[in-house]
This record gives sequence, C-alpha cells and structure tokens, in this order.
Amino acid sequence: MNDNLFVALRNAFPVDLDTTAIETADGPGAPRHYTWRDLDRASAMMANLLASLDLPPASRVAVQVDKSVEALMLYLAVLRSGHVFLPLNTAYQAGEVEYFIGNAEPAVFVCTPGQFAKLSTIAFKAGTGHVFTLGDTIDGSLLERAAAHSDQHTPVHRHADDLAAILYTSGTTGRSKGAMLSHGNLLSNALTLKAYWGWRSAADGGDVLIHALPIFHVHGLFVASHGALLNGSRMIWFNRFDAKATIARLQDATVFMGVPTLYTRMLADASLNPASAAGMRLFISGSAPLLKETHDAWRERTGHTILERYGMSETTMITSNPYFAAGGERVGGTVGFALPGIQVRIRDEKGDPMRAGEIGGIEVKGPNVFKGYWRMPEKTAEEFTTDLFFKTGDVGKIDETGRVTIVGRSKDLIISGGYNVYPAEVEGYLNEWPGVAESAVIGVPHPDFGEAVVAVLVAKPGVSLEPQAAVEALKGQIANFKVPKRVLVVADLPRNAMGKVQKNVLRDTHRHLFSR
Ligand code: MLC
Ligand code: AMP
Repeated sequence: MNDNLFVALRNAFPVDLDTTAIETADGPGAPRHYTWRDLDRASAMMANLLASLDLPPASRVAVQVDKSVEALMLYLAVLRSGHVFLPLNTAYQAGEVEYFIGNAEPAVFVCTPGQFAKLSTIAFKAGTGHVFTLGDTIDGSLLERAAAHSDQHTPVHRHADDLAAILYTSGTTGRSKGAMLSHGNLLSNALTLKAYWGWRSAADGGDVLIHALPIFHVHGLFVASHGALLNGSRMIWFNRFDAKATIARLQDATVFMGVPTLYTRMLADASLNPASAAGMRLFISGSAPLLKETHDAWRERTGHTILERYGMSETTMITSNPYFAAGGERVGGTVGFALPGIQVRIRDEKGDPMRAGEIGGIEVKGPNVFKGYWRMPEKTAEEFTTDLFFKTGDVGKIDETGRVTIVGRSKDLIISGGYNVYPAEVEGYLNEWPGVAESAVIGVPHPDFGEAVVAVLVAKPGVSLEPQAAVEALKGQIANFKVPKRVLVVADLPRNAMGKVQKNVLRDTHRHLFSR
C-alpha cells in the first residue's frame, strides 16, 4: 500500500474533476476558479519537474513564497514526488533564511522573483542545486519550467513513517529546530479532524471553507488545507486576510478557521452580524489563546459558538472542543478534549502525575506526534519522557471530564497574532546593539495581536539609548512580527535572589502598555 499523504488527498477529490476546488477572493484576476483537475494536473507537472532533477529520495524542498494557489500546488507536488516540504514564513529576513537553508540543506529552494538575487546566492553557497522562483502574479521560473512537463504522474511510494514536511519552530535557547512530520502523522490528524469536526461531503450538502491563513504553518497548510482537500470541499481563497472582505464572503461558506486576531478584527467591523454569518456551520480558532471575551462577543454578535482547539508544529492538533452536541458543550477559555487516539496528560516538574484540576506540564502521545527535530537527536530526547510522551512546554489542567484548559507556558514564548516569538532570539540581537548593557523581551497583552513583543533595555553607563533606532536596526535582521512594538529603557531589570531576571514582574508592570 502507498501511504503517501497525497494519495489519500487525491482519492478524496470529487468524481467530477471539472468542478471548482478553489475560488480566489483576492490576488491577480480574482475571482479565478481552479478545478480539481487543475490541482491534479499542475501538481503532476511540478512533480515531474522535480523528478527530472534526479534528486536523492526525500530531498528537502524549501519554499519561501507569498501565499497563492500555485504555492499550494507546489506543496502537493512535493508530497506526490516523495520529497520533504519545508515552508518558510515570508517575513523571515535573509539572515534567518540562511540559517534554515544551512541547517536543512535543501536540494531545491523556491523563492519570490524579487528575492532571487539575494537568496539564490545564499542557497547556492550552501550547496542547494536548484533555485526556482514563484511570484504572486502567477509568474516565475517554477511554473515556466513545469509547463514543459507531462501532467500525468504516479505518486511516489512512501511509508507512513517517511517524512512529508519539516517545520522550523524557534528554540527557547539557540536557533530554530526543524520538527519532522511524517506522511502518517499528517494523515492520521487530518482523518481524525474530518470526523471530529463533521466535515460534510458533497452528498451531505458540502462544506465550503474560507481559507484566509498563511500556508507556511500548521494551521493554514495542514489543518485548513487538508480539511478541505480530504473532504473534496471547495475553498474560497484569500492570499491576505482582510476582515471586511472575509465577512462579505461568509454567506458563501460553511467553515472558517482563524487565529484569535482574525476574530477580533472581524468583530471590530460593523458589517459582522447574524445575517452575514447565517449560513455558516462552524467557526474554529487556534494557534493562540482565544480570550473568553472574544468567544462571548462572537456568540452575541453572530449567534455562533467558536470551537477552540489546541495544537503545535510538533504534534499538529492535540485537543478540540466538541463539534457534535453529543460530545458536550464548547466552552470558551478551554481547548476541549484530547482528540480520538491521542493521549494527553498533566505532569509536575519531576514528571509525577497530577490529579484532575491540578496545574502542570501538558504532555502528549499519539500517531500525530512528530518524529523528532531534524539532526538534533539530543534535543529530541530531552523533549520526550521515558515513556515517550512529548513535553509540549504548555502548562494546563484537565478536569474530571477530561476537558483541557491551558493556563500558561513553561517555555519562554510570545505568541503574537498567531506567530511565535522566542524572547531569547530577539534579546540576542538587542544585546549586540551598541550601548545596550542587557535586555529583556516580554509579551504584553495587545488588543489586536493578543500579545505584543516589548523590549526592555538597560543602557551601558554614560550611554543614552535611542529606542527607535534599535527597532529600525532589528527590522532588517529579523522577521517583522518579532520586532518589538515598543522599546523601553530602564535603569535596571528586576531580579530574584538568584540574579535571574523576573520577567513576570516586567510583564505585570507593563501589562497596560497597549490598553485601548
Ligand atoms: C504582521 N505584523 C505583525 C504580525 N503580523 N506583528 C506582530 N504579530 C503579527 N502576527 C506586523 C506587520 O509586519 C506590520 O509591521 C504591522 O505588524 C501591522 O501589520 P498588519 O498589516 O496589521 O498585519 P497583517 O498583514 O494584516 O497580518 C496580521 C495577521 C497575520 C494576523 C493577519 O499576522 C497572520 O496571518 N497571522 C496568522 C498566523 C498563523 O497562521 N499562525 C498559525 C501558526 S500554526 P510594520 O512594521 O510594517 O508596521 C500554530 C499551531 C496551531 O501555531 O495550533 O495552529
Ligand atoms: P507553534 O509552535 O507555532 O506550532 O505554536 C504552538 C503553540 O501555540 C502551542 O505550544 C501553544 O502554546 C500555542 N497554542 C496553540 N493553540 C492554542 C490555543 N488554542 N490556546 C492557547 N495556546 C495555543
């Protein structure tokens, strides 16, 4: 049997391949209608292009391009050709991309035409053999070269344990780690969510998904895209999220997935009302905590109860509030129950079990859990318990009924608008800035991004620091979402008796920085 994830997705395409699979809502020539046949043919042509390069099996194909349907086709092509997809956030700057390419050693790199000069030099220097471009106006060498290839392609044979994708997630210390996900990891999670969220096949009225998330992370690439593809459901496709435009399309859709910022931005728009959301079946939120007030405001305004779920790059989805009434209520402020086939438990710092309702580290085991960090066996070993549960770094509790609530994180992590920022990485750059004696980067409540990155700096004696200059300098070095929204200069940082910076004190002191 061929366990290639693409085979399962392809088998779910509707019988009539000439119906619309994806309708674009923005971007060049919108609305453009891509049929299921288009997805099949274009991904076959790209897969044949990859095959013509004679790459070793399971080569990494690194991709840093703007969101487009063609970029999704490229993902499908990499799956069907048996290689490993490595998506990179378009916000990453050249220095960050250089690290990923050096670490993952991709055989192929695909970037935007505008970045080709800069990034191809980096890639070729690192030993990457092939660099293609893919632009947001359906242009670039990838499509030109693929056009010369056959639109017939037999998916390469893969086992469930073979790698399908590597997703880089930042490390609490040091550089990012590549989480290795297999075909089996991704397919098992997609099948579980298909059943748990009651995806409706065409025979059942059919679902239509509004896809408005980026496709270089778990949420948009796997949860959303796999959900629709594995159900043969049409997608209304936004390359960029726009609150008003999304609300205007809710009447044509049944399912929406977003990070909390997408919900707060839609709530801020007066056009959101019960009528605009009347035909919707399901609103799903995840990637960051959804405030209870957002959950309640959404229900009040639209009549729909958002279903919150919890996941991460290393595990894809772990828990979910129920969709079907028989599974219980959807409770705001909780992330629901362990998904079928997945075990979730709470442990204290010594690894001892906790009782119902007690707070501790969240650990997970199941077919969804990744194969380890790319070329980091020691780091991988550290993150697993002896009985092979993965330590998520999230802190929470499970009540008597099995419902999970996340209360915080043991990892020093900020989640801003659904993107992860590791303070240690930003501090590393700030500490290099002339005149900075030390720095502490914290997450502070923010009305739009949930949490905002804030830097607290101490100047070297006799130096007067210019906060805005530090921000400008960072902008060229690291992704924009990691750049502090505010830089504060203080005389000293609060420390405990051991001399460790008390970030909780800083967070508390500055918690109203962005209050409306
Ligand atoms: C953009 N900016 C951000 C930001 N996004 N700053 C902090 N946090 C963010 N998330 C910057 C911009 O570069 C810009 O900087 C300024 O903030 C304002 O930009 P904007 O135009 O308002 O932003 P926009 O382009 O609209 O993007 C906001 C967003 C986007 C919320 C739509 O961030 C987004 O798509 N987030 C979703 C992330 C996601 O998919 N996460 C899933 C991870 S998977 P300047 O300097 O130019 O003003 C995962 C696992 C799981 O976590 O469980 O799902
Ligand atoms: P990432 O590594 O980008 O995949 O981010 C995963 C992290 O996002 C998790 O470890 C959690 O800290 C956080 N996360 C995801 N979903 C939720 C949620 N529903 N509530 C709170 N935090 C979440």
